[in-house]
Amino acid sequence: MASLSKGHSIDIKFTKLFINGQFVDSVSGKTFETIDPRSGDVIASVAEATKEDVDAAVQAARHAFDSGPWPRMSGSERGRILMKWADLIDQHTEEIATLDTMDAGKLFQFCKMEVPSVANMLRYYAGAADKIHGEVLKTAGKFHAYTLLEPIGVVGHIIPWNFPSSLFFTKVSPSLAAGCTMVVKPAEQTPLSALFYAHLAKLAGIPDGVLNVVPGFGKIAGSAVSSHMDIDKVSFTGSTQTGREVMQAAAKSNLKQVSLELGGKSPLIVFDDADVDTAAQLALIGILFNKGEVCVAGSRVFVQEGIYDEFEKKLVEKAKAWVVGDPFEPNVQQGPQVDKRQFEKILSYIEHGKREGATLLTGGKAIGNKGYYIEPTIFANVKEDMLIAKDEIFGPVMALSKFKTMEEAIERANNTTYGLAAGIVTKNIDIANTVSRSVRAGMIWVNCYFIFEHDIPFGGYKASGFGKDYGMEALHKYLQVKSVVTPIYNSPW
Ligand code: TXE
Repeated sequence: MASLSKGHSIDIKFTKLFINGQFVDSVSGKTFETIDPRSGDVIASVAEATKEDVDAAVQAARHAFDSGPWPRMSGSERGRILMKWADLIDQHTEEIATLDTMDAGKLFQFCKMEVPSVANMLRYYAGAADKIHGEVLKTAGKFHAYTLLEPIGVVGHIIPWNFPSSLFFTKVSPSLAAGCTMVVKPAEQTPLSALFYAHLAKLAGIPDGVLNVVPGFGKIAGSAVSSHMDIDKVSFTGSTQTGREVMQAAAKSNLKQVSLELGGKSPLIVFDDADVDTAAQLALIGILFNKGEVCVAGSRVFVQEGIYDEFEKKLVEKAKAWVVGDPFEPNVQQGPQVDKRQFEKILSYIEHGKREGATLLTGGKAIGNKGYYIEPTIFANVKEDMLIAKDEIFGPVMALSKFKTMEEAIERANNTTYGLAAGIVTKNIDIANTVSRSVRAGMIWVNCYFIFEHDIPFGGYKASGFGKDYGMEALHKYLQVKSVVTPIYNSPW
């Protein structure tokens, strides 16, 4: 039993690897501890997958793909099972939300909305499962030709810890709908909800071997996935550095297909005509939502000079009123960072910012001496060459600066190796259109931020990766096109 706030506790039911429809110990018998970032206390010991376990999981997935029912059943039958899984998830919202809050320090209020939203994502792809079809082609010669869309095979999904539920379903929903089988490697910080979802998948009727979940460390279990000879595709979300390693491992092994959703240093550009209070609120949420542990966090905020002073004042007032504390408490707006490593990484960037000569407007320190809490931190006068303007910090740290013209804002927004997302705040449609087309990023939010819907494709430009999640684009990521050609004899056409 792990303890929650106000004396509540939860029974952690699933801590073993899920391979071929069974919860099993790891071959080595090894386990690792998953930690509650509110306190640094151990929540549970979880079986640790090593290469042998990944091999067993891939073998199960391979068998399920090569001779099992999943890729062969009708799309509507697959869809029906996925719908059932979604219903079971809805019935366990509180329990799963509790696991994610404990494991990742995420707000309980948010997780209680996130879990039903992943069930809806599953329903979206369940509905698409029976609408997968190729085309009949009118060829230049006398041939009858058509295309088949076939599932790509066994997929390896490697996911991070910042959205354990959403990212699990971002990966598994379209690939299951496509008819693939899979091995999922959740992040070592947050394995618990993935194992719970595996249990519900079995109850829903997903055949054994189709979905395997192997918690473990990146360098061991993760790299066993990306370098595996019998995995047909790897879909990765995580850091740009690890994304490079995944791609290298894929190239060096069997040249499996790769899709990568990586880091970001996303700009939010606020123009003079914006409502200052609304824009300051948007900017604050843009960096503080999920304690800044968001790939699309608006970590670079550019504000036009005419409203800059008023904007800065309002932003700092709001940041000071922002409530940091136990993520189970309903009034709290920001919980602890996911683990000690991220906590120390963020604090070291803050020290860099101070040393580099940026102006610390508010925050800048850890809170308390228990757990991994950090003050909302805003730096002003941030220069382009400072580390805090260039690196993904992945914490509640904003780099604020002033600009004069739209052209300058575009140039500075693009002055990054990343290209995941950008925000624009203006009432001027011409500015909105020009900046939307000029910023090199895969997602542009105009007068909003953090809008994700299952049918809006999402993914990066530049070093933020390639291959879209969400929408029909994600479904097609897990399908391959086969062309079939037959001659037509004596055709008059
Ligand atoms: O990420 P990793 P980490 C960024 C963010 C964060 C930094 C480090 O800036 O501070 O990355 O976080 C698995 N082969 N993002 O170290 O290493 C790992 O076990 C195969 C942005 O946690 O990318 C986990 O399951 N797999 C990001 C997953 O990769 C490997 C979200 C992510 O871990 C591996 C998270 C290897 N060699 C962090 N090494 C986003 N885009 O949202 C690790 N893994």
